[in-house]
Amino acid sequence: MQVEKTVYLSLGSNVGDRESNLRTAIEKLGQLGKVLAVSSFYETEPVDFTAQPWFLNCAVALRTELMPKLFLSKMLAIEQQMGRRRNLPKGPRTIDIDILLFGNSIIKATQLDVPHPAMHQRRFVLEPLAEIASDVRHPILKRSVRELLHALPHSGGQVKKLAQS
Ligand code: PH2
Ligand code: MG
Ligand code: MG
Repeated sequence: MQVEKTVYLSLGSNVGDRESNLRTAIEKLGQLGKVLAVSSFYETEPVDFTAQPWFLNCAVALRTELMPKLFLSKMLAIEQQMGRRRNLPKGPRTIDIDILLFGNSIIKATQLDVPHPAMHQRRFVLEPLAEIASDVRHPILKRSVRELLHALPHSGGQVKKLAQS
């Protein structure tokens, strides 16, 4: 029997019609499991590589029976179908889908590092995630998403919630 787990994802787009890119990705993610929740969309200042357009980011919760590596490969296939090309690391992209949490699993593999190693440092990840998973605990840091968000320094990229559409 397969075990179902709740996966939390961060989605981002800063090329083309960003809102439509997020919506298309969410619809396609429905092929990997049941979409339980989608956060608001947030307009976010680029971090790490700052010379690029602002992003639209959101968080998604999904219930899946797939094992992490199979989930990852199907997720990367969605990025490819949507025209993602890996040019510049951390550079502009039509769609980026990152696994933040996979149930309570701790995974360290070449292509898969879960929990996402930078999730607790990124406001563009934590603000949307806190909307749909504020009480969920980080399995290594043992802090809830709400606590991680409140612990963030106020500096760093701006994150602005968009009106619901
Ligand atoms: N993704 C990155 C690098 N920088 N900045 C924002 N605001 N949003 C992102 O999704 C993002 C980023 C690498 O994946
Ligand atoms: Mg990313
Ligand atoms: Mg990625």
